[in-house]
Amino acid sequence: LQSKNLKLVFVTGGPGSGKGTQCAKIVEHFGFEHLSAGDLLRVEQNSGNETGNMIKGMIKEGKLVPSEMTVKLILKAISKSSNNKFLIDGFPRNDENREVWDRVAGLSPEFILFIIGSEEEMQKRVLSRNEGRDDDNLETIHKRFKLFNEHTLPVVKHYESIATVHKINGMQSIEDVFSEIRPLFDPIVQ
Ligand code: UP5
Ligand code: MG
Repeated sequence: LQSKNLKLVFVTGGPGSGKGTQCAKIVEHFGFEHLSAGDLLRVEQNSGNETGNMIKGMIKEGKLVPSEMTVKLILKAISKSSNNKFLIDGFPRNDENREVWDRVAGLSPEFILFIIGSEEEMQKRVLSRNEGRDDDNLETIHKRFKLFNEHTLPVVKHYESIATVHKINGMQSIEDVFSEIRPLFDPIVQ
């Protein structure tokens, strides 16, 4: 992987902040490949085996699946792609995720994109999404917010001391959010 001249961007933000929505626009404009850790896990949860059931249970409870598993899925997706530019959406989410990533993948991001939003608006968005996700209910959303505040924010803080973290106001229209994001990618795609 080290030889592929990879460009990675970590995309973070609370549940419903618009990570997936903005990643789709970055893909369209800049030719990145979008790897959502949550999406990769949701594919895996349907495998019908014991691991799948374990993942399903954890997502439903708003808990994090073991870091090794998530890292393995992300690296597998990177390896089998012919692209070299990746958006890693929704990862790392806690310090252990980050530590395992550094140890196993050893790949640093170009920068971290942090989409900021209010819980009130994010909750409204998630509850009206209607994609049949097991974790889009009031009880699980509150657990997801708690995990984000207690474990993901400290990881973002950590990155602020060692990398570039671009903070974006996610509480605007989809187009307006993207107009803040767009200039960040121009220099890294040339
Ligand atoms: N929407 C988006 N932008 C809007 C805007 N500007 N104005 C109005 N509406 C907007 O957006 C959510 C909804 O809002 C959509 O309907 C959209 O149209 C609308 P979306 O772009 O989907 O938001 P996103 O930030 O992607 O929200 P998501 O719910 O996917 O974030 P989560 O971080 O909660 O979910 P994720 O899929 O990343 O993870 C799910 C679970 O997987 C975790 O809780 C955990 O259990 C597990 N997981 C791990 O264990 N480890 C990992 O590393 C990753 C996940
Ligand atoms: Mg998402």
